[in-house]
Amino acid sequence: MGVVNVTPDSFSDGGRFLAASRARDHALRLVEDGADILDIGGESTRHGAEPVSGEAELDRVGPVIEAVRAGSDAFLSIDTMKPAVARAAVAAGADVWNDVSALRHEPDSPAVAAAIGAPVVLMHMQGAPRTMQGDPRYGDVVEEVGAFLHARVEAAAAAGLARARILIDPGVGFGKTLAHNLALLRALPALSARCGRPALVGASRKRFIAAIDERARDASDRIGGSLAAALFAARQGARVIRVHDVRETVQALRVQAAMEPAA
Ligand code: HH2
Repeated sequence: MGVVNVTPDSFSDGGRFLAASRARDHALRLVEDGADILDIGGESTRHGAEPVSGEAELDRVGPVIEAVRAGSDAFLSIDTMKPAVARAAVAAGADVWNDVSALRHEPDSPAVAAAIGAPVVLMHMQGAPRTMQGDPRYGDVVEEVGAFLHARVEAAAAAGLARARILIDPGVGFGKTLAHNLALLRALPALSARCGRPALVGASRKRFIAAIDERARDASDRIGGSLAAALFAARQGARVIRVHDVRETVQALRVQAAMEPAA
């Protein structure tokens, strides 16, 4: 899954693709680079980001979805917490709803997800983007995130969304320290087993990499760490890997697959 941020303030590429035509060109390049899914977002979820209205979000992503849809058969994902934005994005051609609030942002989110019927990504986040990295704490992070994701899968299913259309995501960097992120990545198979659903992992260019290598202060200096995380996530059974550097990640995954003993 390649990341297409149509925002002025995303942590790694804010402002680069705000114009619809540039976002479209970037998206089509990611498909050429090997992305199967494009994740198009109009609101940054980075730590400290200011919320955006639904209208502003749609003004950003709507034209990009339409333009990319016209130029590619790739699966398109809308990265939004707002059910109205998800609904409009699917009407404009999106196939998947990626919700970092796991259908908690608005009371009717689960019902809207069921009505849309598109696959949904349910991600764990402690707190809200503005404050989540302040002082994240858990008793047992794997147990708590597992219980949360399980409960959100059940809530979505109870609202009428087919379980087969649900992916879970431990939410790397969303209200988590380095130790929390590592524990969750190590526990990915257990999280998937507990929820009965496959996982998506988004670790690309995130700050935990700088917590391991202090020279990786800039997001653009985190490609090596991002590749290591992508390979590890794949070995842990992640079915979708959300990344900024698609070409490099696809190459790394292919080489890893070629080196594995034949199944
Ligand atoms: N991470 C980001 C945004 N959306 N969605 C899922 N399911 N999982 C993630 O880990 C995830 C996500 C943050 O990355 P990015 O889009 O590059 O930055 P920003 O939120 O600042 O736009």
